[in-house]
Amino acid sequence: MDLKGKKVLVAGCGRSGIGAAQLLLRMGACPVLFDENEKLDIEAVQKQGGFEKEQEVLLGRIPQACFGKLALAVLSPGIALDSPLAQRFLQAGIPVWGEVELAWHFGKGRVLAVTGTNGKTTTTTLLGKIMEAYFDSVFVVGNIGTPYTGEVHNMHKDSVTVAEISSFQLETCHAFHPVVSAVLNITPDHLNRHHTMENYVAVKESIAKNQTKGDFCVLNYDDPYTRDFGKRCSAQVIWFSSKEKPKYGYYLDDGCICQDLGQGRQALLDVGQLHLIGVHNYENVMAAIAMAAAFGVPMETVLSVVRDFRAVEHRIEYVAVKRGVVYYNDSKGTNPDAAIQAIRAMRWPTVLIGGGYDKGSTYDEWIEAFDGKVKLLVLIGQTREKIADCARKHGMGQIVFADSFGEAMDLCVKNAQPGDAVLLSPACASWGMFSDYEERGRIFKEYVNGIKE
Ligand code: UMA
Repeated sequence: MDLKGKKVLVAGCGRSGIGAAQLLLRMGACPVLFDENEKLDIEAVQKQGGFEKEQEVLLGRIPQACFGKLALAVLSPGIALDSPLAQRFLQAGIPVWGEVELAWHFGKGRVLAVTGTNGKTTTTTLLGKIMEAYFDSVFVVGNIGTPYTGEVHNMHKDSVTVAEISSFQLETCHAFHPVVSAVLNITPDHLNRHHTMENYVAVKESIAKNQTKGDFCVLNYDDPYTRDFGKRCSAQVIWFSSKEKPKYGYYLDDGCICQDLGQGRQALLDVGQLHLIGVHNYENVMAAIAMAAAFGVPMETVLSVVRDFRAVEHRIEYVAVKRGVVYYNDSKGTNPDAAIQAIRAMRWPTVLIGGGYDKGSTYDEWIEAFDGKVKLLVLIGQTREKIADCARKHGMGQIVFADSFGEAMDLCVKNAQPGDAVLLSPACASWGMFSDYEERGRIFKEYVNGIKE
């Protein structure tokens, strides 16, 4: 689509919307920024994006007269395709792209894309580092926090883009075509947005919808949804597994990551050499190795980066020991499945902070995974009653409510004894109390670092 001189509505004035509008301006289009939040400060948005004072920014509702003039609407990931806003565009016959689709349209070079309910950020970060060790022009973008559109102007034909892609972003992808994709796992998440598990699975699988036999899709052999997808996937499938030994792919065998690509077993690396802990992390590492190797990076380079790699921020991140209590930040535990991995990794009696925004999740499996380790559950946010009811049902009685994050932290400090751990791993999104999980994690760390010995 030629967008030169065309009016494009960019919905959402967050990171993605700003990135999209900047790219559209560079490409000669005329973006109009829009946000449903009437309270936004237009000048602040203009300043944030480095836009001219004349840059149009609409708040609240788009006037009907504006619709006739639009060639395209670009949605931020936070805006659902079935929202009244997106439906207004579609009903008016205006094409709707996501921010990722816009970036793909103008981007250059080859793309590797990672999706999955959990492990995306660790896998994307590691894969990005592997690529940076071998290629000159590498961009790590997407749900990880750097909008894809924000890097497009730096790309050339030899660039390599490693993109973390969420289900929200996949909803509005059409031509997006990674040469290597991965679906790490699929467990219930964001069901308030996608409504059914079937929809959620379908949108995750769509990462590979434009791939052909010359492309690769890395899939989890142990996950029933991705195992099933392997039968239908249009790309060449490479498996990874921590439980079995798939015929074509990577697996864990006796503490060792092994490769078998049809030529027999080859031991690559002992997991004891990794700085990461937990089987879920070994799975992320196998996925990153599989993607990088399929892309043509020599195994020697891949493994040397893997050996040096440390945990990403907010994901079972060690913060400090204060008064004999070890503090871990797992603010990225935004759903029960991710939070299960964090509590499993704890080796101490744990005071756990849980709760937040309600995404329609169920908490039974998470609470079962406590396995007697949680000595106190400190609950915050919209989901606190729902989680407390579920915890009581599972015989967990040590529960307290906090009305603010500060109060939750005070309760942790008061109740944790030397030899205990305090873990922030809420199993819920942060929205409603924080702008995102990163802010929640940062505030946790600031508080911990401020505890006097
Ligand atoms: N808005 C509307 N109408 C709506 C929803 C939002 O007008 O129906 C407006 C809000 O008022 C706000 C703006 O849109 O001003 C925010 O847009 P956004 O929610 O899409 O957020 P961005 O700042 O653009 O950040 C997005 C991703 N956010 C979401 O998917 C919710 C970020 O992922 C991503 O890092 C960023 O783009 C860069 O690509 C965050 C996330 O929480 C980390 N992702 C979810 C997850 O990981 O579980 C999917």
